[in-house]
Amino acid sequence: MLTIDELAVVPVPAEATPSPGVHFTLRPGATIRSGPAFAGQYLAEALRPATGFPLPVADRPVEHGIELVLAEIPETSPEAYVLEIDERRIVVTARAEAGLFYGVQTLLQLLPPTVEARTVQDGPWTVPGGRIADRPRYGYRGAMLDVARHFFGVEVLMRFVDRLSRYKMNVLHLHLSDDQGWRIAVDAWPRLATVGGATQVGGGTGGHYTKAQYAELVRYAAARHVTIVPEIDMPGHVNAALAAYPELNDDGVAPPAYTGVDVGFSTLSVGKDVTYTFARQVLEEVAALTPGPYLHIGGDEAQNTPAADYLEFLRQVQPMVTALGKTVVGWHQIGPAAREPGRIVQYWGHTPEPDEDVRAAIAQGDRILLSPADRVYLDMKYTPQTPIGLDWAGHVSTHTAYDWDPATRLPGAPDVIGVEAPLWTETVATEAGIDLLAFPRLPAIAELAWSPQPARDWTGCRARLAAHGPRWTYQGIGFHPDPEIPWP
Ligand code: TNX
Repeated sequence: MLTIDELAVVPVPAEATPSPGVHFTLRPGATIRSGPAFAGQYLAEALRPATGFPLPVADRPVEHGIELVLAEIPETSPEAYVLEIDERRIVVTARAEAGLFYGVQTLLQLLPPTVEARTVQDGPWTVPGGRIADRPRYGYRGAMLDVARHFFGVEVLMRFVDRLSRYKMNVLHLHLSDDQGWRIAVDAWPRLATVGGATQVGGGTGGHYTKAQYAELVRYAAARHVTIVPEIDMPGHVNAALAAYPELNDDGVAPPAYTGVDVGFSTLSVGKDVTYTFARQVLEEVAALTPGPYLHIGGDEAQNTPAADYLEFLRQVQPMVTALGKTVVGWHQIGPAAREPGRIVQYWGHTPEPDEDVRAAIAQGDRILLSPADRVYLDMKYTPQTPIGLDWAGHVSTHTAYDWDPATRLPGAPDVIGVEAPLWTETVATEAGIDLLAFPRLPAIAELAWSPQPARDWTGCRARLAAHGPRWTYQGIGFHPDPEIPWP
């Protein structure tokens, strides 16, 4: 029988202390103690299908079962937790609900993989005894999904949130607008969604989220401690908006819808007042849908916006975000533009040398979010044989995605807030495609962002990932059988 520190928990916990010879076995009469925290119901619902046990949830001490307790622990992070397992009980303790939720994720991974099945399986449901004390390395651990190049319905996004939160990721950035589609309803500019949202790469009908659908997604994610970061990409990547509203174009003429995969050809008309009315009203409505702290304004690849106009556009638009009580996030090309308080610059370079735009951001004291394309772009192929994906930043194996240290990627950047793995969808039209590109790289990147650097190494990580393969199969996730991982 394996001990608690030999078990395949991803991300690997900060500290694990086994109790040799001690085991807990979940029996049919077990109960769950939880206050109103969502984690209690979540745990019960996760365990009932495979165990077939009733597992009632109530706020009283248990004789035999699992307790989720909000209380002071030595760790100060609201995401930290302590998990203690003896013969009689499993106790998760945390200061905040996020910590309880993450303790529950760890516990689920300590149970046999059959716990993921949605039909009753044979036990025993045994967990090795011991104590885990765990906390995140970075507060921002995210993924991005490009819903503009191909549209994905809200149910797909909810399942993606499930996948992220199981690996203790806490941000889903949605790339809501691009040349090929505008995906969020805006009341003041209704044609953005109805006209701008009506197609996608390769043609087809595209789609958009109503405000009600989007709000439902935000709530679903929040319950799982995932913050949605909406991105409205400006002043480039805007053909869908230009097609919907002729007045946003320099010449007042709307271009046709675009269904190809080129970048860098479209721009808002930076000299016109209406452009700023548009930006302000769109940002206002998106901010109103966003309880989280961040609004992403894009800013990448504006090759068709003259440099001076680009800076002028950001000079006017960044303060709009601050005025809405939100923090500006932008791709690292915004580096040279005057900074807003607390601004976050998302680095997506793919060469060892940082480019001058991100150096400008570092010099200004911006906070940095790391998305180096040669490491964490989930749309890069794993190998030349990967059936979908791109390769402009190289091929990104799971090992490549995992084996680097965020603290040293950008020399002289003191304020790295975390790591985000973008999944652009020029070549990805289905949920199966998302899963293939995200697994196993996404869990590996989650470990990179959560676990302390000394606690992680590729040999250990690939063994842990291997043990998750059967779990993904039970969950219906078709993953890339990366040959560097010793799958069972
Ligand atoms: C670059 S990364 C882009 C996207 C593409 C992506 C494809 C970034 C900020 N811009 O427009 O979809 O490459 O990998």
